[in-house]
Amino acid sequence: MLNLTGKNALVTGIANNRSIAWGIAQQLHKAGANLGITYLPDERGKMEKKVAELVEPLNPNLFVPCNVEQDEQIQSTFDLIRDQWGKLDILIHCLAFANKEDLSGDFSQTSRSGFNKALEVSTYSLVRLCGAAKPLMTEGGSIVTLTYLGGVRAIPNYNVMGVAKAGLDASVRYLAAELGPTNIRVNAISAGPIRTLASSAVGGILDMIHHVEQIAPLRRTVTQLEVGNAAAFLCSELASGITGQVLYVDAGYEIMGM
Ligand code: 0WE
Repeated sequence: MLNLTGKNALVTGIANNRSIAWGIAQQLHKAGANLGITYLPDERGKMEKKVAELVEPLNPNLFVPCNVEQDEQIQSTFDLIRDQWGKLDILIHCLAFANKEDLSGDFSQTSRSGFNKALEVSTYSLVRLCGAAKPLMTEGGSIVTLTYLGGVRAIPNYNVMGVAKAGLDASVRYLAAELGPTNIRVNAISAGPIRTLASSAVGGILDMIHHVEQIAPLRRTVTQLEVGNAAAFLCSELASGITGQVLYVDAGYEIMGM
């Protein structure tokens, strides 16, 4: 039923084996998709080596550096897709960044540059990648991004990232409206808190996870592979009628009143 054979999928945002993007890549591979992987390049080539080793078992036939703050890198990523694949079917956006000092303390003290940085990397990057993907999704397509409840509720310390996720959720709706007529669907998954490289750097994440384990209907947090399954579903024909939505993969936490 869930079959992505013959589909070309570009996955962004894999940093290590705890990345949600890694969980998504594994499930897309399992469903038969052909994978392209982007990574955030650093001067020493450390990330390239680490991510390359990790994704090797999924036999990606595209492995490209892509820092979304650099227009040229986005351009060359999609030029490569056009040259190597001819068409793109699936785009997975799992990118976010805010300065550490903007993820605690008073939101009203967020600097102009910190605000701009968070929205550029976490929000504008989706818009830019969709703009680049649009001409390559000639047979329709599916775009999935990761959002978080902190874009809808004021979650302690999430601060500027909450504003970035609110902008991301709105961007999903505007992109879905624009791209729908060419049969490109755009959706977000709102994942519950998971221990990843990004979240582990956040003070109090273990307390948050413990709280979710007490409150969520399923009395646990979710895994990267569960998020991956939802992403594979959204990318498949099974979700052909779904666009512009936020799908909660959070063990039910969002529905609870306390
Ligand atoms: O969206 C996220 C992670 C966002 C994030 C995390 C970091 C930490 C290290 C973005 N940029 C950075 N920059 C760093 O330097 N999540 C949903 C996970 C997360 O982050 C939080 C959370 C949760 C949950 C931040 C504060 C409070 C809760």
